[in-house]
Amino acid sequence: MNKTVFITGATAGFGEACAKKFAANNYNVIITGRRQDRLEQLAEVLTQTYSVAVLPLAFDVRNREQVSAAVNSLPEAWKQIDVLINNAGLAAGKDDFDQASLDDWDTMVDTNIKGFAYVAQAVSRLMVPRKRGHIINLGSVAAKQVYAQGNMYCATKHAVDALSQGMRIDLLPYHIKVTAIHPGAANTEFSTVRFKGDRIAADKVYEGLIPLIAEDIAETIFYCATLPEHVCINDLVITCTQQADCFYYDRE
Ligand code: NDP
Ligand code: 8X3
Repeated sequence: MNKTVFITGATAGFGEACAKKFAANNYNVIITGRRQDRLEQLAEVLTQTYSVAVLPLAFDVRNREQVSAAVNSLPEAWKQIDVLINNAGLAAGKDDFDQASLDDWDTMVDTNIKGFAYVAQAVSRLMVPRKRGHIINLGSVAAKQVYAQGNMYCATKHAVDALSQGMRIDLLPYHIKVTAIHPGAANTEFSTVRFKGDRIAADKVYEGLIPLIAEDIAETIFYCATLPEHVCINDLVITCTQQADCFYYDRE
């Protein structure tokens, strides 16, 4: 029987690449995000290319009623979730602490901490009675270090790191694996979103680098998700070869 993966943020970047990777390996996939049109297009591609079952669910992770309605109204067969890829998130702006927009801060806190936790809790409640499951959380190198003008984004990703540790402890009696993946610079829609459509600013992030791409992260997540039952990668930092951490890059 096919396993089931539930992916947030599947309309772009890492989430979309994970949907393709897991579908290509015979997982049934629940794909979620706010952009219904993209979910429908992806569902069609996955169904036609990989012949797996696909369930698209459009909701905003910031809205706790939408999160619980989406998870609780899953058809019974879809409630047997083997892997949650808790990936939806964003950076909004990159400004000095005294200049940053409070709306940007609210968006990041509401999405990357609160929405992230709403999804993880709702799905963990389906895993606990089964005493099985794997939660894979997307942190960042910004979960490990704080860089200039990263203030609130780094804080939200530090929270992902802390919540991943907390989940791992509290879900231990149910043998639910919790893995936190912490990527460095990866060329997805992330920077275009962060700089609000300013492509020049977005492209500058990757200048002189061969950055990670979404498929690199999907491969890594798939590897973590398919290790033997008794093995759990707890915490994994991954950067491109030209990046050492948040501060050191060797740009050409
Ligand atoms: P993308 O911008 O390419 O994709 C982000 C995804 O998150 C989209 O599918 C978007 O869907 C979804 N999303 C954003 N806000 C919400 C919301 N409120 N409700 C539901 N879904 C939402 O970014 P990446 O794929 O690069 O990023 C994925 C994760 O990885 C994020 O948590 C990011 O912080 C983290 N990360 C990214 C890095 C990078 O350099 N790219 C490096 C380290 C970590 P939609 O807009 O349709 O709702
Ligand atoms: C995204 C990577 O370095 O822009 O989390 O914070 S970084």
